[in-house]
Amino acid sequence: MESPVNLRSDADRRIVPDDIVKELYQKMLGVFYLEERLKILTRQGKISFLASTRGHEKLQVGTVMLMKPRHDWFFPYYREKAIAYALGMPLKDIFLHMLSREGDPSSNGRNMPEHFSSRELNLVSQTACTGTQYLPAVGMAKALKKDGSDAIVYVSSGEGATSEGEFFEAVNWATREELPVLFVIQNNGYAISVPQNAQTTSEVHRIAAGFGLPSYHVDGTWYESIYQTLPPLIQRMREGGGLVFGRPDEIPK
Ligand SMILES: Cc1ncc(C[n+]2csc(CCOP(=O)(O)OP(=O)(O)O)c2C)c(N)n1
Repeated sequence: MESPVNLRSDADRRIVPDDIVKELYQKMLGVFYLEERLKILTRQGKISFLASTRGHEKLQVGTVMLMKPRHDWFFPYYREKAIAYALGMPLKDIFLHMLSREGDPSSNGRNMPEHFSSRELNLVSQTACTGTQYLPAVGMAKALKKDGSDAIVYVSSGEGATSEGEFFEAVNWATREELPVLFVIQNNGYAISVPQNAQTTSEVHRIAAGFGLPSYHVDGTWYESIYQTLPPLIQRMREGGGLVFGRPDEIPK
C-alpha cells in the first residue's frame, strides 16, 4: 500500500537526520489515522465541527519538533490538531474534546471542537472568531520578555484571517517591541470559498514587510525547507533578538 504520508523523500532525507525523519513520519502517521477516525465520527453525527489538518500536518508536527514543548507557548488556530498531538496531548483527551464529552480537559465539552487548550502544554485556545489568537499571543510574548524567559510564542492562522484588523495590530505591536513571536500563516489558497486573490492584492508572505517584519515564504509540505529555515530564527528569538521571518539567505547571524 502506498504510504498516506509524503515526506518528499529524497531531498528531505538528505538534509534531515534519519531519527528526525522517523519521528516526523511516525507523528504524521498518527495524525493521519486520527483524522480518519474523526472523519467517520463526524459523518455519524457525533462530532459537530471538524477542520482537517490534511496537508498542514508536516508543518505543524515539524514545527513543534523544532520548538520546546511545555516551555514555549502555543496559540494555534482551529485547523491545528496536529499541534496538540505533537505537543503530547493524549489521544483520549483529543477524542473527548472532539466529541464534546464530559471530562474533556480543554473545556469539559463546552467549547467548540478543534479548540484545544492545556495548561501543562502551554496551549491556548482561540475563540470561534478567527484571528482572536493574535493579540493574546503578543501579550504573552511581552510577559515572557518582561520575565526574562527564553520561551517563545507560536501563533498561527490561515491566510484568510490575515485580513482581520487584529492580525495587523499584533504584527505591528510585536515588531515594534521586538517580541519573540513566530507568526505562522498557513496558506492553503482558500478561506472557505474565498480564494487568496480575493483576499489581498499583495501576497500573504509580503504583508508583514510593511511593518518592518521580514517574511519567509516556506513550502510547508517540504520538511527540508522548514528544517533549515526555522532553527536559526527560533534561536535568535530565544536570545532576545525579537522576531524575524525572511528568506534563508537573509537570516541574521
Ligand atoms: C471573525 C470571523 N469571521 C468569519 C468567520 C467564519 N469563518 C470561519 S473559518 C473561515 C475561513 C478562514 O480561512 P483561513 O484563515 O484561510 O483558514 P483555513 O480554514 O483556510 O485554514 C471563516 C471566514 C469566523 N469564524 N470569525
